[in-house]
Amino acid sequence: MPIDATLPYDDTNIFARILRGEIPANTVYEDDHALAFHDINPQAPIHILVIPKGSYVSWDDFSAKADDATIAGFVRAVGHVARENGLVAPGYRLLANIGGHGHQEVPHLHVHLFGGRQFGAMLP
Ligand code: IU
Repeated sequence: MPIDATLPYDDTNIFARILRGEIPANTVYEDDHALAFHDINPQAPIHILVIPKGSYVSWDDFSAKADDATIAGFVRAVGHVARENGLVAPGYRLLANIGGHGHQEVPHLHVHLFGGRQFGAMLP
């Protein structure tokens, strides 16, 4: 079910539990700002999620509340993961779902990196 992205952060969500090490993830990258891991239900040959380490529900929450260094660190981490996974030359898709209409299901900001195949003009 899509979430209401205006609700307060719920630290029992699955990605918060992954960040705390309570649940394993297939991690591909980690630094002070971000954790990246393979999506459990991949929609493309490469489907990686990148999440900030702070408690942000959505892109809206993050862009409004995170400090500049945190935002820069996260954006740089996303780019690093794309490069390290060979996505740049063939091209890839970067997506964030936000709230109900965006069909966001996990209430911790995450961006999807899709790659490894040709995508259509709009959505994966
Ligand atoms: P969405 O943008 O909130 O709709 O995407 C949530 C993604 O999280 C979706 O692609 C799930 O397959 C993925 N996911 C996961 O990788 N591990 C989990 O334990 C759960 C969801 I729950």
